[in-house]
Amino acid sequence: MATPNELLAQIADVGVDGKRGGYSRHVFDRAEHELRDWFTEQARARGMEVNTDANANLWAWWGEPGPDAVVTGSHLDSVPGGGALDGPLGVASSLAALDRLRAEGVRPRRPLAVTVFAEEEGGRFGVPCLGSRLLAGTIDPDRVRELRDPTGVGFAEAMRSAGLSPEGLGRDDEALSRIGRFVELHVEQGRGLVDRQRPVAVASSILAHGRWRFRFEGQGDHAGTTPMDDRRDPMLPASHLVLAARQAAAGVEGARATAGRMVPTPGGTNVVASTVDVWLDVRSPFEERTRELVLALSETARARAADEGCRVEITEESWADTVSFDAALRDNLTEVLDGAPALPTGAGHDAGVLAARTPSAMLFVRNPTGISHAPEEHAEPDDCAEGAVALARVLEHLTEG
Ligand code: HGY
Ligand code: MN
Ligand code: MN
Ligand code: MN
Repeated sequence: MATPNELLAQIADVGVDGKRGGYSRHVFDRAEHELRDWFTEQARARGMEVNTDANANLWAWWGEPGPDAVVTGSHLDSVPGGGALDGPLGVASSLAALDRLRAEGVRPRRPLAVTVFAEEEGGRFGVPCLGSRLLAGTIDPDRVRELRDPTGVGFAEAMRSAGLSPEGLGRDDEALSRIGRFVELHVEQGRGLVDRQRPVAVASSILAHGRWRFRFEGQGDHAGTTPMDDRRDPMLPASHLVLAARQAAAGVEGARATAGRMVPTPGGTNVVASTVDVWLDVRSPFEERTRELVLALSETARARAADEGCRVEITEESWADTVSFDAALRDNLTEVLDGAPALPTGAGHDAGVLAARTPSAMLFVRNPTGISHAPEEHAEPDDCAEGAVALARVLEHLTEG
């Protein structure tokens, strides 16, 4: 019977980001491929049948793949310079929970599966939860085929180079029909459990969140020969947007607006940029608040671009409504877990995408730093072990009858 930390230790060297610290494990790259192979080996060593669906998601089955299965799992990709736990803790805890059930002689009365979803972070192709959105039919497969990574490689091409066929991308009713319940365990990305001094929580909801690209276009020019009043510098409205985002979000209860990525072109230090791309990630507890924030920031961006003689093109790259997890399932799991607290999360998850198609739930494991998407993300081994026990109890409960 392996613990989550023993399993995570096996992949601790895979995809280390020497430049930023943490990990960079992007879908279909070498590191993620190594992780897929690791997961496949682990599952097969447990006598589980492993296959990859048409949307590049991995499935490992305990028992015949069948209707009304209880499914758990998470993702193995990361953001650039991400922590070791966001995603992999859920996958490792799923395997550890199955080990525990077997060691206790539990015989599930329903099929049980562990899934690994593709491109949950959107770190390579820009749209998060791509594997689960394709499976659930909440993104157009043709749009996905057009997605390109920063080096210009398309999603379909990247799939092929990973030995997978992009022909069958899209809603997978057969796979969906098999999922009776989906439960995802995840490291908490915040300090709710630290504040409550509890190791494990059940998720109550996910903020409404989306990702927009603001492309500011001006005139490239020489940094030394171009007078300041004779420029159309897109870096100025772009920088203003970054500051405006912080100000706008501060005025809305529970809202977050983040410019985590800003890319000038051509990016020379002695060059006035011709184009600056800013990606904005905006979230709030209510869809309309998030939409209002983005609208206000779009108006600011247009006005500031005009002031500088620049143009701006705004593209919505992803959107996820507020997810209120199935209340009955949530309360049921709270009971199974001796009154574990129910906490909202600002982070998007595959469980949030699947919640639109099947009763889904999440468990969170305490993170003493509260930090995520950075190397300081952490969970104590004892809490990870508690998380795997909690997941085993939940899986046993859900497969009972
Ligand atoms: O960005 C998110 O909320 C998630 O970590 N993909
Ligand atoms: Mn391989
Ligand atoms: Mn994440
Ligand atoms: Mn995650």
